[in-house]
Amino acid sequence: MTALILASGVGSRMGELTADRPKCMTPLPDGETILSRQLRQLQSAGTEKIVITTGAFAGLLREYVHSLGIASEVVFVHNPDFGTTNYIYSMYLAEKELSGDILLLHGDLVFEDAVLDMVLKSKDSAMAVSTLLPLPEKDFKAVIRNGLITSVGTEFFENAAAAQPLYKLTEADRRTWFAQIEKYCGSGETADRCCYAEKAFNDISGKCCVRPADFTGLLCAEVDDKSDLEAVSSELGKLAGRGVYICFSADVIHSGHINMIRRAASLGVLTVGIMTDEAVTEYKHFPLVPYDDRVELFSNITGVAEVVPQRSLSYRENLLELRPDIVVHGDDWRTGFQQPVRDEVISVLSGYGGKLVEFPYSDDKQTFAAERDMRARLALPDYRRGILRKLLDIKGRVTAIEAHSGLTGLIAENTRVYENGNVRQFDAMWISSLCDSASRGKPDIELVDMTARLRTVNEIMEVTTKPIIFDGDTGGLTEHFVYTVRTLERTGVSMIIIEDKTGLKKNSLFGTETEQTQADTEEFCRKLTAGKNALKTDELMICARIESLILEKGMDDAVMRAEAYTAAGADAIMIHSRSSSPEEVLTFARRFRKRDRFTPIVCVPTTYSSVSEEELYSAGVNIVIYANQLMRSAFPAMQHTAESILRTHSAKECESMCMPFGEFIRLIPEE
Ligand code: SPV
Ligand code: MG
Repeated sequence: MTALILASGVGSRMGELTADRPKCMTPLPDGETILSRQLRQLQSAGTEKIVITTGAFAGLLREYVHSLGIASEVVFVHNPDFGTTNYIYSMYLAEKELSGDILLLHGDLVFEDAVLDMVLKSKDSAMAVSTLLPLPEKDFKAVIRNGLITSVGTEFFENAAAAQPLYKLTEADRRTWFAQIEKYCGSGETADRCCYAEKAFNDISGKCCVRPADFTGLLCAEVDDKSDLEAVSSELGKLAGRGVYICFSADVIHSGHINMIRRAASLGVLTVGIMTDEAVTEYKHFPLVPYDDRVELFSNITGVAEVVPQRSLSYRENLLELRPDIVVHGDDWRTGFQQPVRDEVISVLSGYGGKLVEFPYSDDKQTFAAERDMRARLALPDYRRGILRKLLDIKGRVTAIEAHSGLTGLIAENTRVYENGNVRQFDAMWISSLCDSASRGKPDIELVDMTARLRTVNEIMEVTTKPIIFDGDTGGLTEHFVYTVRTLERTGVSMIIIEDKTGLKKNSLFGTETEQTQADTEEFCRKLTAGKNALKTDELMICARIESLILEKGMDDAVMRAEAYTAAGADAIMIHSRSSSPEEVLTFARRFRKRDRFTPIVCVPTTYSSVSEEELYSAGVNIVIYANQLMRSAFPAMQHTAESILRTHSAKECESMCMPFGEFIRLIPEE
């Protein structure tokens, strides 16, 4: 690529500093001059040809550049009218030396490597701007509309960002702009060799595609007078020792991470925050690579000075502790669910003078393929089966929602809400006997056989990755239960819950309205033990569900059974209740916790729905299952629609209750 450096200006505001040399030769603190620094940066960025326009002290400048021994080809173009024209005329004179894409910059611009990198990396033409810096009163601002720069000048304040004269121009845009420059610099009515070249740009900007390259947080400033020089010198002094922070969940590691690390490390001393397993689980999914392994991996990447844990999506805790000068992130978080996290980062940084640097996010095919590959691996039975246990170990609190089909599985898998910069999603899915039966128009009496139930499990598993808790009803005969357990283990289910009832099982929420018999404690214990003995791994959890409160057998009976069942090998205890108040479940949880600190407690707050998860967790509950709400909400919606069609003899009236058809056909994307 060719670079064009505009260095014909007189630099009169620099006082005695430009009395005997051009402004671009102004010394900087580290022994370089503005120009020698630019030339070094351009060379290491791979610039093949550098065109420098000269004005005052042209001979001195040429000699100086030769003395630097620049490896790239250097060409000088002299502007003899430098005292009476603006740089638009120098550009006009230099045009014959240009070809292909070019980099255009002013000879008094001091910038750090990352800014040059950002401008050069742009696929389209680009100009360096800062979207967060306050707008300067007298200097250049760029007007940005729909991601494109439409005008550049000192007079624009609306939709504008502070701008610096550092451009990448594609060949097409260069030709368009320079053709317009010719109109100003040749003879004729419009001739005006004293205006800014950007005036010509503004005439034709609709024909160009110049994108903003956001250098917020990085050094990129023109040196117009001594106070600018002082400010720039002080910034340069801080560059090498700056503390830089970047955070990754890094569940899948790909070249995008390495690229970001390279760029972040070029800004100073880099600390990488790695999200803990709990934090990744909260906002994404259970991580494929455990935290310790991810730390090991990142510690060994060149440029990483230190790796620290980040315990949530929020950066606050780490920023307040580490106080980095710069936080680096891809610019993709400006919109979407991470926007509040970004806002918080900006506000914490501004509290102590830190800066946010955003690099353009590359949504490349490789990242996409890596994500897809990871999802496929997460769904494998051997991986999925153990996740529930790990979640209980890591978080101790799990929420599950009912799914009875691929579609409801996708709702359980993908539904997210964003709360104060954090993400909330379900951890697991419940394959309810009630809903699995109801979706087939059958009562919840163990009528739907295991083959059909397993088909539901498989359908859901095919399109999801989250752990599955299977409602095993009574578990059937012990002789049959051992087979069920093995099948579920092979399939990748994480937990089966069986209830201590015998005979014709009816849904618990009928309570004593129908005849239901609770199983003998010892007999049920034998079933649990047989199930445990049948397992080949310790990943599938067998949970014993106690019906004592449902069948009005009292709290003591429930607690006594819980102890017997855990002694028989149950991995978890579900306590069920049909009371409208959570009190009996909370009492049970507190009593059981006094005797057993670890065995997970499961509950299903259907009739006592006013209780919050937090109340249940603080009493000692670990798994909260929302067992039927999806189906209970879908059914009346479908019924209303059906009634509306019958009533109006048309589908028009129900359109407003329906998802738009265009959206519906795209609901399930093809792989
Ligand atoms: C189910 O969802 O099938 C259950 C929970 O077993 S309950 O319906 O409350 O019995
Ligand atoms: Mg059930």
